[in-house]
Amino acid sequence: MNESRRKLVSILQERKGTFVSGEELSHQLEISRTAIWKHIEELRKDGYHIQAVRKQGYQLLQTPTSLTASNLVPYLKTETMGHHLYHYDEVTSTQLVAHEKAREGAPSGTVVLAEHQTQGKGRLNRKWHSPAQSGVWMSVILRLDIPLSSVSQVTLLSSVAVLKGIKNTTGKECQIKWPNDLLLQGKKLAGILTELNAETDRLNYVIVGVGMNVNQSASDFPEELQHIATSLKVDTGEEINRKSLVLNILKEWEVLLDLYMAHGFSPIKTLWETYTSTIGKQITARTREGQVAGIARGINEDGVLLLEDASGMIHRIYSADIETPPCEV
Ligand code: BT5
Repeated sequence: MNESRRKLVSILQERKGTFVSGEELSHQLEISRTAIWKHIEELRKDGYHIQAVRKQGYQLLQTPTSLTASNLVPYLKTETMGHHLYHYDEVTSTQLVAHEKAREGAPSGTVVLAEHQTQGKGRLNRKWHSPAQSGVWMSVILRLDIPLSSVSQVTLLSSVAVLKGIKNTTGKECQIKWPNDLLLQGKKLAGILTELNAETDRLNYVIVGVGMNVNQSASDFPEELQHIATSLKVDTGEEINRKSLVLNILKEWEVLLDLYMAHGFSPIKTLWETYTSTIGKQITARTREGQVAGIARGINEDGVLLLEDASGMIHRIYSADIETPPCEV
């Protein structure tokens, strides 16, 4: 977002409920009153309701709840996460856009958001249902100095960040289903998709995609998702402000990334274990190689799931779909 516009929003926000004169704004921003007017016009296009009254000035009546840069960036509670933010009305997939931005050199913490995805994707190129305006469809570029083998830790870290952001916004505490699902009342509220770009064993960047159902009603889900998916609105009975959600998630994400880079995976693992519903349960893990049933004993220091089968053998599960209770084998 343009620096003057960001400043303008923050002044109007601070003085919400009162008028601020064009003259004062022009003085504070060191730009002409005509330029102020142009910025106001642009902000209105972004959904800000700003009243203009002759001889009194401007008054902010309502900030938009859409996820545009001008609506988010001035309110960020982070040092870096989200300060480069791209918002689109419609994209194929925010993952694809984020890869493009990363290749062009976008810095760590760059966020790509879309109101609607036409080809939202899950793991193994599965489809992710991403209807307009009702969810958070977001990808974040992370440039981390970690070994390739640690990337799955970033998925687990991200799921804790999203969980905490949701909790701070709505009071609702999800459960984490290894490796990448957030559940409410046993139904999928959000999914995380981690993709990486590396050369030989050097990690260039990670793109973490978060898909979260927010304001869909139960009937908005396609039939195949009706029994397995939920949204925050379905669970709370209220429309949820997506802007607050994104701001809180980015804040938690930054805090956890700082903790991770300073102290490693151990404190993240402890947090993750507090919120998971997978450990200690009898489960079936469907992997590319086949399926294994047993008891999920925990995760190791790399975030790999340790599954004990009936013979007592421990299987290391790197990537899988988990079913509880186990299906017939
Ligand atoms: C995931 O995959 O759960 C990761 C989803 C990541 C989506 C985000 S949105 C922003 C970014 N841009 C993208 O294009 N993707 C990321 P997976 O574990 O493979 O789960 C996929 C399965 O979840 C599907 O096969 C469906 O069964 C189910 N599903 C699809 N859409 C859903 C939705 N909106 N809510 C709940 N479940 C859904």
